[in-house]
Formats: sequence, C-alpha cells, structure tokens
Amino acid sequence: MGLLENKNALIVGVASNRSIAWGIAQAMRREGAQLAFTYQNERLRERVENFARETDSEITVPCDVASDEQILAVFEHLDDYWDHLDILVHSVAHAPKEQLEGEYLENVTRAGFLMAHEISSYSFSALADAARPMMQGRHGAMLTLSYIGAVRAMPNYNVMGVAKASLEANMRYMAASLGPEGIRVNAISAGPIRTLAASGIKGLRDFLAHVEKVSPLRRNVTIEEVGNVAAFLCSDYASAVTGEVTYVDCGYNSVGAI
Ligand code: NAD
Ligand code: IMJ
Repeated sequence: MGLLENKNALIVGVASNRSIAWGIAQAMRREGAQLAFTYQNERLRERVENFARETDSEITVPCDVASDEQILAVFEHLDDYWDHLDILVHSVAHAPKEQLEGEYLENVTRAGFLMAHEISSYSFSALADAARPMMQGRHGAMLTLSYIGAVRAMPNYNVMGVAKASLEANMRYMAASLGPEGIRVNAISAGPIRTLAASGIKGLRDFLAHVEKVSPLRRNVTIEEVGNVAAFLCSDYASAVTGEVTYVDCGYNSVGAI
C-alpha cells in the first residue's frame, strides 16, 4: 500500500520533464495519489496534458497565478471531478530575467521586486485560500519549493532570494492559519537542479560543480529525490510536521567548506 493511497493531489508548476513538480507528481502517483495538473498558458497545455496522461490523470486546468479569476476557476473545475482535495503542491517562481544577474542593489527595481514576490510568494497563499474549502475535514497538506538563497545572499539570485524569504515566512503564517483545520503547510528547500527555471542562469554549471565538490554526499540532488521527500511530507507519516523547511540538497546547507 502506497503512502498516498486515496489522496487527491493538485500539482502546480509542471513545465517540462525536468521540472521539480514533475518529480513530485511521479513520486506521488507511485505512492497511490490521484493527480490533477495546472498549466501556466496555452503554450504548455499539450505538454501538461501528456504528463497528466502518463500519470493516469485526465484533469488539466489553466492557471496563470497572476490571475485571481484563474485561481478561483481551478477549484471550480476540480470540484466537478473530486469531492475533496488532500494535497496542494506549489512549484512556481518568476522574476524578470534581468534581475537575476549582477549586483543586487544596482539591479533591483520596484517592478522586478513586486513581480518576484507576487508570482513566487503571494501565489502560494492565494492558491491555498482558494483550495481551503475543498480541503476541509481531511488530513490535508500543502507544499512549496524554496531555495537556500532565502537565507543566504547568493550570487545572481538577488530579488528571487528576497521573494523566497517571503515565501518561507508565508508558509509559516499559512501553517498557523490552517493548522486548526488539520491542514499542514511545509516547504522543501532543494539544491540546484538543471530545470527550465535554472537554464541560462549565469554560473549554474560552476555552482553545480561546487556542490558536487563540497556537499557531504559529494553530488547534486535529483527531481526524483525531491519527489520522494515531497510524498513523505504530504503523507500521514508526516502528520506532526508543519511550518517547516526541509532541505533536500545532499547536505550542502549544513557545511561551511569552500
Ligand atoms: P520549472 O521551470 O520547471 O518550473 C517553474 C514553473 O513555474 C513552471 O512550470 C512555470 O510554468 C511556472 N510559472 C512561472 N510563472 C507562472 C505564472 N505566472 N503562473 C503559473 N505558473 C507559473 O523549474 P523548477 O526548477 O522545477 O522550479 C520549480 C520551483 O522550484 C520554483 O519555485 C523554484 O524556485 C524552485 N527551486 C528550483 C531549484 C532549481 O535549482 N531548479 C532549486 C530550489 C528551488
Ligand atoms: C536562479 C537565478 C540565479 C541563480 C540561480 C537560480 N541558481 C539556481 C537558480 C544558482 C539554482 C534556480 N532557482 C533556484 C530558481 O528559483 C529560479 C527562479 C527563476 C528563474 C527564472 C529564469 C527565467 C526568467 N525568470 C526566472 N525567474 C525565477 O525569466
């Protein structure tokens, strides 16, 4: 019997077969969950429909998290298929590309700061609030994806680091709001992975090599490994874990070696 048997999970943030959300979806499916997916825009629709099919799901819904209407519509649509939701996975981030290089203070703009925070942090609470009615009376769980740039000033991550700090605090406040309803809220802080969101990032190759050299496990993490921890955190085995950031980074955050 799988960890997530008889649970319904909504996965937000699949864009390719390298997406962390795809690693999470596959692990959750393997553990017995029924899945539904959102896609950001029409460009991604067919791809996400294929990923859904691969995991025995026929539920795909458009959702640009910048739109309140689309966020509400997701759960109206889900309501037609499911009478409840157990798991919400938020695996979404965006900042204007030009903000993610060079020196932070020189490059940060009001518009870039607002965009990073709206898409990468606020959207988690907006989705959670819309999901809340469908998650009543269950042992619900929500999960988001963070990065070590939330707690250390990392080269080039810049305003995304500030947005991830907001996301982690948002996660804790959400856990406090939803705890009395039996809903847990957690974050995984993943090590660097070559996904679309990491492609074209200056210095990524060197940073992956650095993690391989200094992390206790002497390698980088995979989306499958993030998926396994996600499945655990959203399962009843983690029933007393909420408001927590779990590092899935081969131990990189725990060492000070260079
Ligand atoms: P990815 O590009 O596969 O996923 C990012 C997702 O965000 C995409 O599916 C994209 O469609 C979605 N998105 C962006 N703007 C959106 C919007 N307005 N509305 C709806 N969806 C939108 O890359 P990924 O690396 O899998 O990123 C997933 C999460 O993991 C992000 O929060 C990222 O910050 C985090 N993360 C990534 C790494 C890494 O090294 N790749 C490490 C730690 C954390
Ligand atoms: C992102 C920027 C700078 C350094 C980075 C990253 N390192 C890693 C990432 C070292 C691993 C990837 N990451 C953890 C992210 O959260 C990425 C978020 C992101 C990526 C883009 C690229 C395309 C774009 N906007 C983006 N917004 C957020 O236009």
